[in-house]
Amino acid sequence: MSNAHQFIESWIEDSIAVIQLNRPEVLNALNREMVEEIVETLEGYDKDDRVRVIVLTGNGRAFAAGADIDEMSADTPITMDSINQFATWDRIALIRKPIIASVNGFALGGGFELVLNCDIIFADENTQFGFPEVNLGVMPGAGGTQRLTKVMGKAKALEWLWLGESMTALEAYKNGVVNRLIAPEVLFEETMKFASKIAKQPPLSLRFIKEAVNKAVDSPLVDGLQLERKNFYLLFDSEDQTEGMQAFIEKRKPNFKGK
Ligand code: CO8
Repeated sequence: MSNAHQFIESWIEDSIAVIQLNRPEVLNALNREMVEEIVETLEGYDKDDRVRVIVLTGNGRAFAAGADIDEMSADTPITMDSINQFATWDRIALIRKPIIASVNGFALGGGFELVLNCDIIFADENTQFGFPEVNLGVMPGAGGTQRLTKVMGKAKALEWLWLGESMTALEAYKNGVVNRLIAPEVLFEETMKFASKIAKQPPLSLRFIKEAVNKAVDSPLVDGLQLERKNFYLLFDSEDQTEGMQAFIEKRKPNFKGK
């Protein structure tokens, strides 16, 4: 069964719901409407008794290559605060069913942040993870600085966040970001096999275990997210943000000035 949306596909296979990001022509760049569609669909499946587990994946060459830079390039701190898109992102943390990411190709910026919001992460061996925001004169804004640091520790997280380089799937695996690395041609199949094992476990146990494990990592997160958000908005008042995003759109190297 499939539901019509503009930027995602979604369907139920047995008791597993699948959400597939579906803007392959821009490597599934996450525009705001798409994030709204993903979150609404997650919430729908969370309430749907036919569903025990949710799988998130991407159509084409990427899971998601980040926030939609074209949409974001003209933003100011005030427009972003008014749109308040992170309120939508915050709803992902309220999903009580297991969410498994099946990550293909690229998971960059907001795409990596979406992955880090999932409970279990399977990736194809060729996936590139990373936070390239610094190269655009900004920084992660949807939880990346907090969640990556909680997973890999401060020093390693800073290295990736400051350099903005891509992390290979193997590096991500060694750093505890990814549960399993899988050959690309069987990634989705292997994810679904694992999802069907989880789907046979008692739903209430799964739910209460998830809640308890999240409590272990989440308690101080809210403070970090607020700080991250303020700093992310502030960078949209900089010349380097305009330069970084304009350079991406014009397919040239940026020239940053620290202003
Ligand atoms: N936004 C908009 N369009 C994009 C994006 C993006 N993030 N990524 C790729 N595209 C488009 C390209 O512009 C290109 O379009 P066109 O065919 O019209 O020229 C198409 O997708 C294919 O991409 P490429 O030709 O560049 O493909 P390559 O294989 O040569 O390169 C890369 C793949 C390396 C992934 C490259 O596309 C790239 O560097 N993309 C940008 C990655 C990036 O900087 N991501 C971070 C964005 S900022 C961010 O995520 C901030 C998060 C904050 C909060 C979250 C809110 C959602």
